[in-house]
Amino acid sequence: MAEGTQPSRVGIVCGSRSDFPVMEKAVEMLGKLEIPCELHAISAHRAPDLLFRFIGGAEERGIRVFIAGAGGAAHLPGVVAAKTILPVIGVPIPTQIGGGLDSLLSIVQMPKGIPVATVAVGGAENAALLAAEILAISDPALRARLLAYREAQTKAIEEDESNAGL
Ligand code: RP5
Repeated sequence: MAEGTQPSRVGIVCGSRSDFPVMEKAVEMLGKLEIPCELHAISAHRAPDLLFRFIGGAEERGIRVFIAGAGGAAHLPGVVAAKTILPVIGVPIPTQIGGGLDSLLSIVQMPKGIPVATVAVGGAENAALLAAEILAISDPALRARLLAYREAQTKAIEEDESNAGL
């Protein structure tokens, strides 16, 4: 699913359309930061050849970071990382097992040699923010937008009526 007309900088992939409600939070956050992205549902075990085609063509199309979400035996982020040297951020999808403990452990416990940066269960917003921080290293305009986002976040707490007088 293409999210815009500009070349995507972040490639978001998840194991199933049932993961979209979580992963769309990353799309939304990247949109706020004006970062073009695309979201795909490509299962690593049901459609491995399609997944490899997506990863294989991504860098040439402008993608610089992957966000990969999966639930259960969540091998998708590790498989993506195995096929690229672009950074991969894993999002464990909530499940019926300990709220997503199976997803979390499957993604965070990558054996050495192939890293996957892992955010909290369901933490797609933070995956987007981490992707933005990686891109901002070489993009001063994006760095400025990220700083503005942080400042607005802090200001909203400072100005919350529960904190009046502090
Ligand atoms: C994983 O299995 C997906 O990432 C999803 O979280 C989970 C269930 O997939 P569906 O059965 O809903 O397609 O591959």
